[in-house]
Amino acid sequence: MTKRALLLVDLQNDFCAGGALAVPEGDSTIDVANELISRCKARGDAIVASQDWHPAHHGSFASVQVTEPYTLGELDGLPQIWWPSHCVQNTEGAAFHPLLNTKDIDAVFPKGENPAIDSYSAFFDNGHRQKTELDAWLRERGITELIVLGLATDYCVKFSVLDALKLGYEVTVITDGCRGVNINPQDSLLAFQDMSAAGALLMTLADFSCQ
Ligand code: VGL
Ligand code: ZN
Repeated sequence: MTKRALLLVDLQNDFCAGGALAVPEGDSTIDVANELISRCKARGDAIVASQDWHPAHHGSFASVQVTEPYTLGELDGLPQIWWPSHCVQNTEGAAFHPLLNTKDIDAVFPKGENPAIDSYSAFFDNGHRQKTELDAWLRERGITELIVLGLATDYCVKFSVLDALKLGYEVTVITDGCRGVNINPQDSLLAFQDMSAAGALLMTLADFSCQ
């Protein structure tokens, strides 16, 4: 049996209802996450989570750049969407959703701490210049397969999945456990297509549970 981990991407208050960068229906991912946590735990899988974890004056914040949120610019030589200030370290907005079963999470991987560059993927910053501890943690445990869900489909889920595939993991994305920002209405759909084209398996929780 291959060794598996469930990767929960950024299930944080600021991406849920009332949050600074609220994702439409973001909260609806939490029940799916909790169901998968219990299924995966019962099978002996590792449960890991990424956490967007920005300093108060992160370079991706529109307020820092004195511009309008959700417009486009450049940060550290890379195209950058200016975001509302979100997931500031040690604030309520950066905390995991209160209904998420965090007691069964084995390890949390923060990202986005460097104010000079954004980090969508749970594995690398957006310039692939620095790595988080996630890949080493998984490798040390012989984990080769990932089940992924979370927020947001069109940013952190997508780039985490694309990096995981490049790093050689087998990846299944639980589509109803993901929601997107959808600055353009098709963005989540296109993100799922990109993940699938790169080799990810897409499944609903119901499909996954029947396996
Ligand atoms: C995210 C935008 C900015 C995400 C994080 O978790 O998808 N999106 N920071
Ligand atoms: Zn962020």
